[in-house]
Amino acid sequence: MIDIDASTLEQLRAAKRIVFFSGAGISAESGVPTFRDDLTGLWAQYDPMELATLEAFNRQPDLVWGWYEWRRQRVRSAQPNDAHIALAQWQELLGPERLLCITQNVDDLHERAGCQQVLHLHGNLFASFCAQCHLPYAADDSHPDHSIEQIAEAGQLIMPPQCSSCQGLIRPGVVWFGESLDSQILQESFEHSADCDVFIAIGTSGVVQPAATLPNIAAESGAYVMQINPQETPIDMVAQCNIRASAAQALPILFEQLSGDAAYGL
Ligand code: BV8
Ligand code: ZN
Repeated sequence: MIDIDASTLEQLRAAKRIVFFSGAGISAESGVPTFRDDLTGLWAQYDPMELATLEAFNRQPDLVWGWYEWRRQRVRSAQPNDAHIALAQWQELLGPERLLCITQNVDDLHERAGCQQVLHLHGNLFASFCAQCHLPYAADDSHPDHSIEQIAEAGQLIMPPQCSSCQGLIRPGVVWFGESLDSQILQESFEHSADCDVFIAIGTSGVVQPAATLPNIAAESGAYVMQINPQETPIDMVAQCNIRASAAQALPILFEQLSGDAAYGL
């Protein structure tokens, strides 16, 4: 039973600006493995922290590209879950200027649920580009390069395509460990976190930097910080409300309790 205390509901009713900060846990109930879940198949013996690096790509482009192809297929066959949908409905009620979603995720499930203006701190699985000249790679997403079966048949080792302009290797459009985040997206995320009334961290282990500073920035700026996560995380230290539940359970209940109030959103 998820019981949200009256003072938290009061904070949410009065909030003029709400920032959601999501991690891999919000996509877990869509069947998209989180970063620290044990990976299946070939990747069971690899640490995703090892694979999600430029060094790994330069050393074994077929292993790393095969992993991202597999992940793209997993996301394509996944559907937004009740958490993504409730968040998009909430934003529709308040408007994008009052409810912002900042995500660490590289999937497109927030957008496919209808969320607008999502800030992707760590890039996007479907925005590959040339590692040499940075020319965007226009994959034909309606006809993915490889099926899950082909990926499995190939032993998950798939050489990336080559750039049509300079023949460089195409790489995933994500921010790898050791790579800098897009400075404009990061700056915007810092500013919104410092200027919101309620900050809700959902489905993140709160360990990946510099994204993990956002809850602290919000708390130091006087925002009411909430967390939705079945597990404890470092964010517990700054959260005034901890909902120990899954995203797809908690978010629809939270939104329902607010949107049931006729005055909510005015
Ligand atoms: C950088 C794209 C400058 C790739 C990802 C201090 C400052 C700066 C850097 C560092 C620093 N300390 C260390 C670093 C280095 C590093 C870092 O943070 N390391 C960590 C691990 C200590 N940071 C970087 O390298 C960053 N770059 O700072 O640039 C620089 C430049 C050069 C040299 C040094 C610094 C870049 C970080 C970005 C990495 N890229 N993604 C890809 O996806 O393949 S991050 C990756 O991790 C994913 O995006 C993923 O989102 C994220 C993992 O975090 P979570 O989203 O939280 O997911 P996780 O699986 O960990 O947790 C899931 C949570 O959900 C759990 O808590 C679980 O309980 C919960 N959950 C599960 N089910 C549910 C649920 N919750 C709700 N409902 C459920 N059903
Ligand atoms: Zn190129």
